[in-house]
Amino acid sequence: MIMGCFISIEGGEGAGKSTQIRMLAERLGAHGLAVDITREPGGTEGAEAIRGLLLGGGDDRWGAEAEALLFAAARSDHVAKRIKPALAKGIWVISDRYLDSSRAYQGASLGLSDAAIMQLHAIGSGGFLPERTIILDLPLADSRERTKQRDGGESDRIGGRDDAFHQRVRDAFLAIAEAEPHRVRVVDARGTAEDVGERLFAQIADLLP
Ligand code: Z5A
Repeated sequence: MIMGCFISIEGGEGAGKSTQIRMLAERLGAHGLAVDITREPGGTEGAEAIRGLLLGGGDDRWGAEAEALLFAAARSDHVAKRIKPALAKGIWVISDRYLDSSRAYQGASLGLSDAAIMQLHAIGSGGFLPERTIILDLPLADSRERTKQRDGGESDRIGGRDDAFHQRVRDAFLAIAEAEPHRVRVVDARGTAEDVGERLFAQIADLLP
């Protein structure tokens, strides 16, 4: 049986993940591949309900441990009910964020160890990893500018954290890529969406059938 391929797209807020995912899905579709676009937290009814709990309310709504557990619970449902069934049907799955967001946001940036995040992932999702992860890397000032233009300065509970937090997130993503070069590739997210799209596609082209 031919399995689909699982790709995650990561990066800071406003790095262009949603834009690039739409463009990548179109390009894969033109290659005759069936594609399912999904997101985290979310992607299933239960995980979308957890998304509301995670992204709404004040910054002190959850402690670091509770936040990490909620992301792992949402991911568990997402993997079991959406990602794995789609892959089994030969569908390519592109997820807007996945495990590496938990490693960067709840791990490196909120102070939980990477081992603890990976342990939650082992319990929740059997340690299931994407075939390829793309990190869209953008300097903080550029991502602030993009989100300001889009949202007029409104942020969700996690996006609203200070610049030092978001710089730790960026550094953590880059460290993950350095440690896992086979799975994780960094793509410079500066420049036009078309230029970024070309750079991104070059990093997944080897996966095409
Ligand atoms: N989170 C976590 O803490 N732990 C976890 O395990 C997971 C998530 C899974 C989810 O937020 C939050 O949950 C997130 C991390 C946390 N919070 N933060 N920070 P979300 O899903 O609501 O949003 P997001 O993931 O942060 O992404 P975003 O803000 O929606 O942005 P984006 O998808 O990366 O970018 P975009 O919407 O494609 O582009 C942003 C704007 O820039 C838009 O107006 C575009 O038209 C424009 N754009 C895009 N590309 C370009 C280029 N190349 N040039 C110029 N302008 C561009």
